[in-house]
Amino acid sequence: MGKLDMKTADRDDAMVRDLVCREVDHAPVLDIHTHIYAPRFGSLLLWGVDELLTYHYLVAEVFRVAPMPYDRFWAMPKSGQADYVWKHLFIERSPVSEACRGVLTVLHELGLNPARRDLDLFRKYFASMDAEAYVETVFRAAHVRSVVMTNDPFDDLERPMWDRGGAADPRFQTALRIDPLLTGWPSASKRLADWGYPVRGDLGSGDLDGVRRFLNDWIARMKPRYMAVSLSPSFRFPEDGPCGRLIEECILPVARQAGIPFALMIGVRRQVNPGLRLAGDGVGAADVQAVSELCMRHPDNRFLVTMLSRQNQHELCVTARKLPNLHVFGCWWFLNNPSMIEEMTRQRFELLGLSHTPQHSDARVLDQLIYKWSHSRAVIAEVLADKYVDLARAGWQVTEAEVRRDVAGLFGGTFEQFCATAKP
Ligand code: RAT
Ligand code: ZN
Repeated sequence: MGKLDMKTADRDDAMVRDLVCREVDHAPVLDIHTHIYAPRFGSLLLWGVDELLTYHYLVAEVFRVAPMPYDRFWAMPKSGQADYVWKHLFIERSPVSEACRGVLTVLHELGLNPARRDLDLFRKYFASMDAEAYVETVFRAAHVRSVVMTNDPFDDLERPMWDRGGAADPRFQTALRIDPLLTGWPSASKRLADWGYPVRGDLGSGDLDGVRRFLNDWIARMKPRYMAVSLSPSFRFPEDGPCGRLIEECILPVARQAGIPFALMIGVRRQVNPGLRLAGDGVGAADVQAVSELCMRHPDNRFLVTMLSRQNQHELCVTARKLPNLHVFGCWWFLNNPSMIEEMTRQRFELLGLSHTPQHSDARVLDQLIYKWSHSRAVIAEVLADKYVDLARAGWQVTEAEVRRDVAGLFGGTFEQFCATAKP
C-alpha cells in the first residue's frame, strides 16, 4: 500500500469508528436486569450519594483497607457508613477501582465537580431532589429507555407493595425472581403454605400443583418479562433434588404456558463471608453442561443465561451456538469491569455475532445507571468498532442505518425479539 492509500485507509477506519461510537453513545437502552424500583415502590427505590457510597461492591472494598467489627459498621447510620467509605476509599487513597470510579462518573455527569471532594455539598444536591423527577434526570443522562426490575414475592418489604397494586410504569418492567423456591425449598414450602397454597413440603403432586398455582398467581399479578433465579456453582441439571424437580415440573411448564423465558444467573457462592452481608458473596466456576442439558431437553422453553465465572464464558458461547433457545446476556457483577467486558464482548461478537445482549447494569441504586452504562458503552463501542473496521477492510460497506439497527438490537431489541419467540 502506498503512503496515500494508507492515509485514505486510516481515514476510512476513523470514520467507521466515529460512526459506531456515536451510535453506541446515544442508543436508548433497555436494561434487562437491575435491582432498582419504580417510584411507586417508595423506599425500595434507592438513590443519592449515600446510597452510591454504601453500594455493596464498595463495602467489600472498604473492609480490605479499613477493617472494623462488622456489627459496628452495620450499626452506623447510612450517612456514617458513607462517610467511612468516602474517607478510606476516596480521600486516604485514590479511588481507582471500577466501583469507586463509578461514583465519580455519576457526580461528574450530574455536573457536580468531584474535584471538590466535598461530600456534604454533594448531599445537598440530592436533598433537594424529588424521586420522580430524578428518575427522569437519570434515565435521560444514561440514555436508558426502560429497565427490568427484580421482583421477589418472598421479600417482605416488596410483597406489600404488590398487595396495594398500583399503576404499571412502562419505564420499569418486572421480572419474577424465585430464588428461595429453588435454593431453600423446605422454608419456601412453609411460606407457600402460610400464604394458603396446599403445599406440604414433600414434593408430591399436591405440592407441585401448589407451586404452579403460586407462580401463575404472581405472573398474573406482575406480568413479568421473565422468571429468574441466581444459582450456585454446584447447580446441576437434570437432578432429582427439589431444584431440578421444581424447574422441570413447575417452572418450565408455567413459563411455556405464560410465554416467558426463564433466566438463570449461575456461579454465585452465597455468603462466603456473612459478616459483610450483601457484600459477602463470591464466585465459582459452574457446570455449563447443565445449561446445555436444560436447553436441549426443553426446546420449547426459552432461556436467558449469564454466568459469573470468567472460566465459563467461552464454553457458554459455544453452547449458545448450538442452542437457539439460549440467549446469553450481560457481564455480571465481578465481570462488570472494563477488562472483562472487553474480553467477553469480543468473544461473543466473534462466536455469536449479534445474537446476544452484551450488557445489563445490575444497578441497585438509580444513579448507577449513569456510570454503569457510560463505562460499558465505551468498551462495547470500541470492540464493535474494531469489528466494523474489519468488515470495511474486507470490502463491506458499513452504513449508518445498519449500524444503528445492529446497536438497537444489542441494547435491548434482540432481547425483546428473543422474548417474543417464547410466546405460545
Ligand atoms: O450484582 C449484585 O448486586 C448482586 O448482589 C446480586 O444481586 C446479583 O446481581 C443477583 O441478581 O443475584
Ligand atoms: Zn442482580
